[in-house]
Amino acid sequence: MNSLKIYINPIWMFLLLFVFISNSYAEDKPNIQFEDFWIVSPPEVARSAAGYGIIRNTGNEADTLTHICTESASVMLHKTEIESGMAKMIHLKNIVIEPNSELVLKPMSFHLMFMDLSDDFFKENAEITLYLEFEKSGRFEIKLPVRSSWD
Ligand SMILES: [Cu+2]
Repeated sequence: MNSLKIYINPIWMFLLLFVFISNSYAEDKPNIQFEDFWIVSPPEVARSAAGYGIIRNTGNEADTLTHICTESASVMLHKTEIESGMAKMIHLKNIVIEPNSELVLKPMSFHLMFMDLSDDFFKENAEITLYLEFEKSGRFEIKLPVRSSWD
């Protein structure tokens, strides 16, 4: 009887471990990544600047961007829409990033709008720290170089 017990125990251990591992693989969660974020260098007299980049969710659950901020300006997420021939910017308070999808911020579409720019924007090789908060993934900190062109 004793030898049987010793024989069974490792099998149960293996099964439990297997259940544990397969469960953690099946877990639904978002996986947020940032790519190619940058800010278009504003002219000296400008009071606003646009920022572009890609927010990617490679996870299998949606997540919502609920807040963005920086110490160097006030910032909002905007979307440009054409309405009867006129470009108009809409302020989005939050936005859902669906699973396995991306939100592309680009001209005439979604973009970051920086206003009340501090001197940080006009320094040489300027880099702006942006904080982004997601409902499920929490807070991220990314650095956006201020550049005059796309490359
Ligand atoms: Cu805008």
